[in-house]
Amino acid sequence: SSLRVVYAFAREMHPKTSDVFIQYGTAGFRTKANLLEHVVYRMGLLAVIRSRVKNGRTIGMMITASHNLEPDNGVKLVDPDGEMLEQSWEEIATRLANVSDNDLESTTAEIIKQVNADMSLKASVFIGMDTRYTSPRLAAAASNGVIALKGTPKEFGIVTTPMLHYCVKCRNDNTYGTPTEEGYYEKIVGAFKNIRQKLPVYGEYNTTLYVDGANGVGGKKLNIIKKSLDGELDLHLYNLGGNGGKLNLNCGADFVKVSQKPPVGVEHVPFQRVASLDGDGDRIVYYYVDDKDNMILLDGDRIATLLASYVTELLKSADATDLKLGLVQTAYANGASTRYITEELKVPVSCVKTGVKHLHHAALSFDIGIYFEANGHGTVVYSEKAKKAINNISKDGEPEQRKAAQLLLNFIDMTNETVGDAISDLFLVETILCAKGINVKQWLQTYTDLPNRQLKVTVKDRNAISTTDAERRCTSPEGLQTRIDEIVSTYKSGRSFVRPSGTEDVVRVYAEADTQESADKLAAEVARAVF
Ligand code: 16G
Ligand code: ZN
Repeated sequence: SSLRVVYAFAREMHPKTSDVFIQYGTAGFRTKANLLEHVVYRMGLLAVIRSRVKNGRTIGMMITASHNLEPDNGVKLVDPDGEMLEQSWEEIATRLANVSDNDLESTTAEIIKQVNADMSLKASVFIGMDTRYTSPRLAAAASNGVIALKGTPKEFGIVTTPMLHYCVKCRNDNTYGTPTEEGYYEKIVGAFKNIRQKLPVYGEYNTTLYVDGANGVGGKKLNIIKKSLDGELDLHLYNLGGNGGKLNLNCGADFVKVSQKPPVGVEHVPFQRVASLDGDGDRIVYYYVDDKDNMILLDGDRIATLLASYVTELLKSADATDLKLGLVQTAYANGASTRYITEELKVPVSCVKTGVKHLHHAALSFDIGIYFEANGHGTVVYSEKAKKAINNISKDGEPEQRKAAQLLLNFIDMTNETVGDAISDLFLVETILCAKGINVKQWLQTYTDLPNRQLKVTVKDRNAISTTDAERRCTSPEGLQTRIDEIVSTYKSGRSFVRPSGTEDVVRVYAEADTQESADKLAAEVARAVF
């Protein structure tokens, strides 16, 4: 049959060259790029099957390893609403990625049967990639996989991960926008410009923003956007990939957050706010350097609290306080941020496991859900109920209420609701700082972060550690949690947890305490207990 030819082709063109077991993890498959070609090809096959199970709706495939260094790459699938692949399919993806070339045909047939895919339906797959030099070859393997099962691939070339999520969503729901990169700019940047008309620059806010592009795709796209801004924001872009700058190397959001150091390649002016993006443009943190060369970080928790306080204000002004606003964090959220949100802002907080899919899912249970990981990945999701209510007020409310509701509508348009998006988040943050008329020091003053430290420990088997309570406590190996509790109890404002990484073969340790010295010591002591 013609499918025989397909599998013979796979053996020839995208052979499985390694016996190392590979797993669909927190954010898809991720490893050295040279081990991935057959995996990506097979995910092309799976994307077609998934599209057919979803009645021909479009599925996304993103080729990226996010904040990892250049030699890595990865692939993840995007579901029709622009969300991460449904969790129950991760196992199926893992099975298909690991079978031998000889078993590929029979395993594919089994999966088609298991998920009950009607293979006579049309199938559509959107494919995007980041700037890695290995990405074009992998994107081609993805397309070959899609074509092999008679699906229709559409390649978007180099886009940020959130742009691809956005395009998939739009393709399946045209009320959300136009499924192109230009459509994305029109919606998000358009909403930002719209808001700037209504909220002119005032107070301590100033329009100069420095950006660390991590030598990845996000900076490149901001360079396109920059040309369409008419002084609403003066972007100074650094680490755009030229001048020998290496992707994510000593720069980018993950480097800045984890090492608590400013990136290389950025010109530092005291008290100038800088936004640092990650390699595929789905994370953002802010920081500034003071006059003594100290770096002060404003991470995902800061952005979340800023969003929560502003949305709360607008809901009050619009008299829409019956809409339930909630915030979702992970165990990595700074204890001070959680306290500020619950006690000062009086917004309910839930804590979930690391990984965007968990946060996103939990945020959907609120009328308006804000979620952020401390590492800078997050967004806002608005329920249909909230959108309708705000829309109604924008038309029928009292003048003051109408004004607030119209701002909220622009705010919604500026948000990429499908997934955390550095570019969208950047415009949200700049809008709020401008609306509040504050500079970066004033933003910092809302609460004081507890000093913290992250370490990673290499162990024989990281899966020997299992956790509960949103990863805040471990249940195995026996005795470890008791030991951690003992250690923590000797530190003022101490908190610490350990968890196996979902993306690397390491165990991560997090610690916070009243001073940096204590946080460092606590992290080191807990790391020794794990080892
Ligand atoms: C992935 C996740 C990110 C999470 C990180 C944790 C997505 C899109 N990305 O990058 O949310 O914070 O993994 O990595 O879900 P770790 O398990 O190695 O600590
Ligand atoms: Zn990323």
